[in-house]
Amino acid sequence: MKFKLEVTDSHTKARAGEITTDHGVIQTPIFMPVGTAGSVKAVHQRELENDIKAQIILGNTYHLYLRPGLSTLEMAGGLHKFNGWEKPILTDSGGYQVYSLSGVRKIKEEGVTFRSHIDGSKHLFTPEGVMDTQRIIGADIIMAFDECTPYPCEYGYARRSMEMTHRWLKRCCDHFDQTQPKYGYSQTLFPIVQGSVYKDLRKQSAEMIASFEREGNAIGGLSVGEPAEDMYEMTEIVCDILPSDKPRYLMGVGTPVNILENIALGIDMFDCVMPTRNARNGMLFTKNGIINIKNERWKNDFSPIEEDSDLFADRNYSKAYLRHLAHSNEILGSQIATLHNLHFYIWLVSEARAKIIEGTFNEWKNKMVKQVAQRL
Ligand code: PRF
Repeated sequence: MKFKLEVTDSHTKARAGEITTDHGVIQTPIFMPVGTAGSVKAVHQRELENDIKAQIILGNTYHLYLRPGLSTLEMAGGLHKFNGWEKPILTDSGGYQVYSLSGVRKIKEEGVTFRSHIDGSKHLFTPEGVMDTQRIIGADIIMAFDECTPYPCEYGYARRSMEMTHRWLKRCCDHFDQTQPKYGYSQTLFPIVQGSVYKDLRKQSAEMIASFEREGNAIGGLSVGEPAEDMYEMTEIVCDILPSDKPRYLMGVGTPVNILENIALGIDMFDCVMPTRNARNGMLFTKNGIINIKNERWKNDFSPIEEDSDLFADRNYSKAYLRHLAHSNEILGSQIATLHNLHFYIWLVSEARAKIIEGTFNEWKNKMVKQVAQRL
């Protein structure tokens, strides 16, 4: 993997760059649609590529390990071959899903024991095991095994957890560096900063993570219920320490406003279930604000979902029709709403990139932050 930092904004800390992987180029800032179980829910690959113009998607180690399981993924030749997405893929390590989804679990120095949310079976994730699993899944960018602390989290727990995440990182790196990719293209490992909302812990963690000198770095443990101001404060502290010549990935963030503010603080990569999950509940993110398509207000509004969009679904379906589909629980409603939201998120970050390059990011961001947060 290579990262080329192209432009740094002179008024904010926003950056435009380019990541090159063996499966293609990613222009940053980027938003990565979440494809938990190897599919971006309700969207097929042609739409992802041609309509949404996704450059990279995310998969989850936790889900793929449980189903379809490693032997199927290995026989398929990795996730790219299995799901037909030939562009870059990033996998999360399970260091978040295992805490949020699985049943009875025990966190020890060795790793985490948990029960499958599918059939209740018992499993152990260790830093080494999770590296092997992500080698088999075959993502271009893989994530270290960490503990994402909940919010709120008392200081002592946050410190001990962060220290364990650092020890796990050493084990991840040692094991990753001793093993080979399985399918002939290269993989890279990103470490994850933790430290809850404590400034001194965030500093320590960022310094520790930077000292591993991997090809990119991630920030975890945010957007877990803390006030947005706390998230921005932590991002700023961490970005000031992480090297500027490597991509910075803020995990699981967030709303359109969160994304714009964090781009301004120097984040290059984002993922979040919000555009996909909320689409399936009728929430649409647009340039002019947030729409609940199920509201009475749209019953007889035959205007397009988004007027000046280049997305087929935005121009060719009306709000009234999409409202009808949502109320009727039609699958097509989820498909159209998901296409719309992902297209909007990717438009937002690509527009941010264009404005950074043009030198007008700050004014544009301040205008957009007001616009996209309105409730319509
Ligand atoms: N760690 C990992 N994945 C994550 C997170 C984390 O802290 C978050 C936190 N927002 C989202 N996804 N491994």
